[in-house]
Amino acid sequence: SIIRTMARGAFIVLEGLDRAGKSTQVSMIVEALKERNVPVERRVFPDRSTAIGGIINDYLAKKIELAPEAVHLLFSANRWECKDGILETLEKGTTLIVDRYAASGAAYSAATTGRPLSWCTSPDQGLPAPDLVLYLDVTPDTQQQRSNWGEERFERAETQRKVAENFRKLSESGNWAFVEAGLDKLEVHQKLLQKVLDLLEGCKDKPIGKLYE
Ligand code: FDM
Ligand code: MG
Repeated sequence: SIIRTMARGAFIVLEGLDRAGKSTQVSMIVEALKERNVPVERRVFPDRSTAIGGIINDYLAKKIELAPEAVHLLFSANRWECKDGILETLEKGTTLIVDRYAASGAAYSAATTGRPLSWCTSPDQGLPAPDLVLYLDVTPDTQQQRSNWGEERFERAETQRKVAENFRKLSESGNWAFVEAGLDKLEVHQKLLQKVLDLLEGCKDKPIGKLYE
């Protein structure tokens, strides 16, 4: 077996409904870690830069129609095609801050296909598991006040309500922390950063887990 000579990076995911502020907070965490000389990279799912991601993008932008189950599998395939890249990054000691991942996959698809969460989580089984999921908890009022609300598919109050319920169920397994998203963005940042810093030391010697196993 390979002797690990270097600490691995942490795998941290930000989750939440649309307009919860995930992208802004990912940027702020990445900047804060860089200032502390922590090797860090960001990723976003869906990764719209790949061929599969291009189809997902056209679907979300309402340019094409697809069966919701087929889209679900594309979202999962989009994570699988990034699996080796994620592991390489973590193994070289770089921490990953990721904007959405498998929980979004299951929470949105269970809402849009009507299929059980267990059906929705199964294609992701075996993917690298996050060390920590930071959930940005946003209210419908805050969502609707934020810019460009309602443009993409799934940005409807009823869908979002179901997705939120699914996120709560998913949070019962794995390491999740909830942070109120309606606060001032610096306040949200400070809460998130504290949780990230608390985690960093602790996961260095732990093997990277596998989702739903
Ligand atoms: N989404 C995202 C899914 O439905 N499944 C997934 O696996 C992922 C990663 O895609 F509505 C949805 C969530 C959201 C849309 O994401 C695009 P952004 O973060 O809003 O761009
Ligand atoms: Mg969105």
